Amino acid sequence: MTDTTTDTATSPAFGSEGGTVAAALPKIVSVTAIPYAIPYAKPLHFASGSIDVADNVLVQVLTDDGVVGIAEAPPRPYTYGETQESIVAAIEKLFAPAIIGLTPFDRERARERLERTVANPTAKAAIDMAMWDAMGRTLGISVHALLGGYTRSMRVSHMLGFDPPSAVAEQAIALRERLGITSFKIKVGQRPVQLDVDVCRAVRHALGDEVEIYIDGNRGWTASESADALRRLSDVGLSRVEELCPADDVLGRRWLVSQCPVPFVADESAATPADVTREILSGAATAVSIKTARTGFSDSLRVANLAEGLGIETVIGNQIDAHIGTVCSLAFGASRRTTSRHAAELSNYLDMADQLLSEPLAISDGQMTVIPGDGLGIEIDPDKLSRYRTDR
Ligand code: MUC
Ligand code: MG
Repeated sequence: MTDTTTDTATSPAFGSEGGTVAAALPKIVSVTAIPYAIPYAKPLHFASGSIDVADNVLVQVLTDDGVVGIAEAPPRPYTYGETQESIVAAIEKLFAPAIIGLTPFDRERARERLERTVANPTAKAAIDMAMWDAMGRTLGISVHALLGGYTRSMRVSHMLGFDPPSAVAEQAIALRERLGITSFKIKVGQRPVQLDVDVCRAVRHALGDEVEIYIDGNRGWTASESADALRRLSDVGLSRVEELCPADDVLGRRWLVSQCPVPFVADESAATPADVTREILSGAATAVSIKTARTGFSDSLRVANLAEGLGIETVIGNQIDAHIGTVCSLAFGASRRTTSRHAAELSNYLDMADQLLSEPLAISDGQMTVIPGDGLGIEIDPDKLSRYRTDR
């Protein structure tokens, strides 16, 4: 179908009746993509890959009145095919030229222009979120309030990677004692399945019935291995399971989901609103993970609304986010009733050896509180940035 809408952002007839009152609003004059690398003190291993350094890209959107909106893109080649280099290239060559001249309020027009390039989800998401940050800073309002502002704090869930059962249980105990965290996502998908069954059992045994435990296979098992694991884990009390086998094993996955006694979460198989529709309506999942790192704020809103309309649950997932990404997930998750209902996967920045932000993030009593202030409410420490950026 031909799109007959006028690109008002470039139309000479653009004015107040066309949407944004461009004359009164600051324009985007530059977009920078700065690669940086901060090591993980505790690397994370999971079925589809591992991470021992946060080799992310800091994205800055600068307006002509001096406002700088920020966000970051985490490369996950094993999930989306992006690398740090490809993110920088996509932003510098394709996305920056597409949005320069727009205002930070022109997010839908920016989305349309970015969608002319396929894929590159975290690069696009970072641009979107940096525009929201710039918009909030321009208005003097927090992004959290602009998104809906439902609650100020969220319960935190921590993601535990591959390790022997006693080591995983010790990490969970330490997180509960130190920070009050009582929700844990355990990475599974190893062979034989009993390896992971033993880990889940050890965590349940060490922490008792009060903590929440759920599992994420990152497509590591077949459908029949997953069914076997669910049988072996039936007395462990899992609250949900995620991507145990590939969604591309279409009938096997549908067979598995049809017998799963708890919500089956689509994560990497549902990276766009269209994917969510396809996966849910085809019976490949019964719940969805929302990751602002891949859908930004604008498409995370679409996914959240879609999920609410379909009557399925959402969980705020973790793209193994560093600190800026965590602030974005928190701002989004806390902004809505449905997304704040379950513990959000916010705490894996704890495993990093350092951070770029000028103020540390805090978890207490198992909760994170939305950062006050305009936009995302965070600032980059210039000394840390010069220390960790890898382009100079
Ligand atoms: C998760 O929930 O799967 C691991 C790979 C990825 O893309 O995200 C992480 C966490
Ligand atoms: Mg996952």
